[in-house]
Amino acid sequence: MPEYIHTKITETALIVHPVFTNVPTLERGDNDQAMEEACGLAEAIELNVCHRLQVNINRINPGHLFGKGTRENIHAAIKQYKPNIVMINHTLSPVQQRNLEKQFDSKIIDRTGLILEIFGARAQTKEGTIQVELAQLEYQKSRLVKAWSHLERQRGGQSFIGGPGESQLEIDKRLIAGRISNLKKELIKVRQTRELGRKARERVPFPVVALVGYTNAGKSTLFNRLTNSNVFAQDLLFATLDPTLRRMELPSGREIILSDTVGFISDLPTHLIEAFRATLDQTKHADMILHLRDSTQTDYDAHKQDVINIMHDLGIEYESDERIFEVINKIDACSETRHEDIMHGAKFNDNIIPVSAVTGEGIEGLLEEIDSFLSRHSKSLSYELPLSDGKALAWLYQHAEVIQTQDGEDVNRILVHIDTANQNRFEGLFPYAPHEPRQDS
Ligand SMILES: Nc1nc2c(ncn2[C@@H]2O[C@H](COP(=O)(O)OP(=O)(O)OP(=O)(O)O)[C@@H](O)[C@H]2O)c(=O)[nH]1
Ligand SMILES: [Mg+2]
Repeated sequence: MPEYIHTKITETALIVHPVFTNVPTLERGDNDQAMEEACGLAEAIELNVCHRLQVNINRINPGHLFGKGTRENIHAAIKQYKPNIVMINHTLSPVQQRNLEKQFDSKIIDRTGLILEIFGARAQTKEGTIQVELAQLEYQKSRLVKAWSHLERQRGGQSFIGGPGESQLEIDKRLIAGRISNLKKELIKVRQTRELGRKARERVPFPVVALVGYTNAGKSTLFNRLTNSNVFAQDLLFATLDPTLRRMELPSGREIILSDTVGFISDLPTHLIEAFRATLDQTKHADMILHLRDSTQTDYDAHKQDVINIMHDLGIEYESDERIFEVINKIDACSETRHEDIMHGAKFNDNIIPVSAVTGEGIEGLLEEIDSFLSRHSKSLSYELPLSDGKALAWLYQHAEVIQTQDGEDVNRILVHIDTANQNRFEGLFPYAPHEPRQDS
């Protein structure tokens, strides 16, 4: 278990969640749930929430986000609860952040900054670490903020929040730019190595099934159940950062590679999407995408929209992409009405699969659906292989369904049922093109 789970919590945070009163209630989402999520984000980096404050904003004050009266309320709460840091569950402009810090004489972090901190604490791989640091530096470039020793200590002086005072930060801008350019170069190198690794994996001839979804939806829990693994799964936002791939066998005997990856969140900082594009892009090439949804969330539909938006940014069109299936998770714990709705919906739509990753309910159906989708996307092809190429023949026997073989003088004509992923892999590995392709009815 990562060490941050055991670190003693010593720092406290006041969470301020702004409610924009001129936004129609329907579009606002559930404020209690948004507040819960904000606290979850703070707890994800070991901050102890000492007080939650929901404030209304009628009109955005450009210099401070909040109007004067609201700022006084927040200030009063700061004096009463004496938090080490104030988290504003919204994006602050650098000016707003600076002004609020001045007025409150307190450290302030906005939603983006906090998410970047969490990612910084979670990054494990070389590529992940560089991606996060890049995103943090891009964010920091425009910001002059107070030192925040907590994270600096925890992360061995790497925190982007900690560090020099204002005037020095000005000087450091040049250094930051230099660091960014170095990191970019390093990232290219690391990615080249990974590309090589990916090419090697592509030769592993299994279709890839990718798990995506809002953070905390249960992706890792499901991944562990399906693959008998022990990936870190926890009631913790952004428990997973780096992608994990594992091979598994479906009931039919078909083998696939399942991938678990970083979760999404509303207002995922653009810096992070950019930085993680290469990682997230892997989803784009998956043979099948399972969108895991948390049925216990009140903001269930809003979260789906967030996922749709982020996928769109990645170039995946949710509504028209037939690789996407909705796996509705935690049906052991959702409300009765929600449960009924889901079961009803699933009856009429094969692309909706209710499951519980914890109790195992619905998992069998899910596996069948994966199997059936992958086989639907198979077609019958015939290849002519020289009799001498026993390797190619063996490969087809292992990875496709061999329907018929016909030995000729010096070629072996073989008819197989094969999915697109395997077809591509086969044709990448061996120098044969199919004859008489015919689509399966
Ligand atoms: N009741 C219930 N809880 C579940 C289920 N699946 C997952 N959970 C819980 O939900 C929490 C989050 O699970 P994870 O598997 O870490 O979620 P994740 O989607 O991987 O989250 P990130 O990696 O943070 O994006 C954990 O506390 C799980 O025990 C389920 O089917 N039912
Ligand atoms: Mg996870």
